[in-house]
Amino acid sequence: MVKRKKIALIGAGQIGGTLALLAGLRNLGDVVLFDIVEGLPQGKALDIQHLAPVFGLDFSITGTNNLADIRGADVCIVTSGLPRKPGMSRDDLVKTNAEIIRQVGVGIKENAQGAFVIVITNPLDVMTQLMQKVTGFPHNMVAGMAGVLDTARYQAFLAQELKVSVSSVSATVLGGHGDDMVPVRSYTSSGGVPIAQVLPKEKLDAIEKRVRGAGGEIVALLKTGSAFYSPAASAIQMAESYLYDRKKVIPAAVFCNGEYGVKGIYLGLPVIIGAGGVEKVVEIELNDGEKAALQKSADAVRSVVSIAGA
Ligand code: TXD
Repeated sequence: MVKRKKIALIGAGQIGGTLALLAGLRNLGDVVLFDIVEGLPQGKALDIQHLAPVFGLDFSITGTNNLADIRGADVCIVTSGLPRKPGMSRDDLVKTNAEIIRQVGVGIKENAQGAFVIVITNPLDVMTQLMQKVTGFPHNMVAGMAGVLDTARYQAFLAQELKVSVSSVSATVLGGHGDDMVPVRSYTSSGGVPIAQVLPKEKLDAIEKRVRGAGGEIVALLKTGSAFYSPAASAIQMAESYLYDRKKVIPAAVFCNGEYGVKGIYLGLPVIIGAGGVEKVVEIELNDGEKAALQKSADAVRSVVSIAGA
């Protein structure tokens, strides 16, 4: 008999609630939704429980204000923390969210040993590094979600420009989840044709600029928060690759141990995610401009590590 997996969602806000919905709709397992705001996780869990019969789904979902209820989770997805407001950078969140990640990290360490931890909270790379430090979990079992989202944004804008299916666009965005992120043009293609042969440089420059600013574009439009549908979907893809041992090659914030010339920080790199968590960093040949951009992005992440105490 296959035991149902337990998915712990820590943070029941915009992304957390969407994660709970998607985890249920994709029948990932039984869901525990945790938040410190009384009633918030309970209300969202109840609403999603009412949705299950509509689609004939038999998952269980509970909302709680007791972090101990995540006990035995197979996957923990962490969104606890403040989102940006217009005019804020992701790094502006570091001190407040670092304190929240420390609190949550202790709870995960005490209750979910062995879980694969996916961090979403910003500033993403540093919060992921802090989460690994606080939990003490092996580096391969703590990863950050950003590259999947940034890559999806790159794919979406390219597909829109080319008027092709999103599934015909292959792309990757590496580096930190910030203004210095690195859309890797040399590994991006449409229908297998290198993108530089399909679109002029000026157009690609404009699209990649929009990718770097896509999060801020949504914050400016929403005014009260940041993106939540696409981040949630992106984290679900990472969770599924782990839970189903899919061994997908996807960009994620992972601990760098010298790969790409980066050491000692979490940064977005292409990795294989399977039942062993982050199973391997995939090293691709970057051109000189991409190598320099990745180093610049790494430096930007490193400059925030000490502020977070990571
Ligand atoms: O690609 C990415 N990684 C980013 C991440 C994409 C978009 C948003 N990004 C970040 O995710 C964003 O900047 C925030 O740092 C997190 C969560 O964003 P969300 O939009 O879900 O924020 P909300 O709606 O404010 O939800 C955060 C919840 C809220 O309900 C708080 O009560 C809760 O976090 N919270 C806590 N939960 C548990 N424990 C503690 N201590 C706690 N403090 C706040």
